[in-house]
Amino acid sequence: MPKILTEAQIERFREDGFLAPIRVVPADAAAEFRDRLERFEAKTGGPLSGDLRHKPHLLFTWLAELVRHDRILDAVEDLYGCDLLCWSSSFFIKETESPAFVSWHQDSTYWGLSRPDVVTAWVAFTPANAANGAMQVVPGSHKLDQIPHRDTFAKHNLLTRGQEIAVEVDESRAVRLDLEPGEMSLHHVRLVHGSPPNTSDGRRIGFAIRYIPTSVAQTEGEDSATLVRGVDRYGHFAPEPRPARDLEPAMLALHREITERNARILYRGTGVESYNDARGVGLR
Ligand SMILES: O=C(O)CCC(=O)C(=O)O
Repeated sequence: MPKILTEAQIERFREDGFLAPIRVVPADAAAEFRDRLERFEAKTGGPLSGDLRHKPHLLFTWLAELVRHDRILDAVEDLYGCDLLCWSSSFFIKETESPAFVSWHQDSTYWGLSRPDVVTAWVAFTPANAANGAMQVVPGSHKLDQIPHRDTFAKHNLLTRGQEIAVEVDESRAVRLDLEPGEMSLHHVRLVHGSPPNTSDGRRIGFAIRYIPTSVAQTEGEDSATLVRGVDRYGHFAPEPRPARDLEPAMLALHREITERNARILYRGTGVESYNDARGVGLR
């Protein structure tokens, strides 16, 4: 028996490669997440940048809690079973009236994972809509195999390598995933998706959490992940601890090690060595 999704939703995910919207927390809890993020940004003098956008659930207790949220994990369990790792997390932030965009891509392109059994829970901290550049997806495209991509390193592309699909994408088939604060979308790692710039007078903030069943492995080197539900009988990933306090020195040191190792996987073949060196602002 599924935990929170209906059989029809599970079938739709299998057919379309995404589900949205699904409520995770009430709007006031999402406003509290946004406030916590923006208080940190105010203290550090600007938008979250560089490797702080990568796996921040290892640095902030409230994000460690969010990646373990029962509503998210119940939905992911309905799709991928009860032994689950949070492989990664990252912020996708589009500033007010900013040209930042996400090119059409498949997440699976550079992640080095052994099977395309990976799902992203994209949790909205602000509304996501037509004006502020909500994510768009091509239904059913996750059934395609890996599509060739080219790296553009385009200035305003939020993706690490500015990677984009190297063949024509039929945009007329795309569906926009509008979300209210506290709602999430779920998308499959092979789903073709992207998003246009934010033309609105407010920020668009999303927190993308990547989940895998424990049986999936990393094929491109050493990697680590956070066990968020069940038991890891495979041990493909080094286990990551949970932060007891925000930004504790031991976790900051571990986070630096992990981000450097992950950057070597993601930027392989490009000469870029870290998120901070890269022109891109995140890790996808
Ligand atoms: O936030 C966006 O607009 C795109 C997000 C994305 O590409 C992802 O979560 O895989």
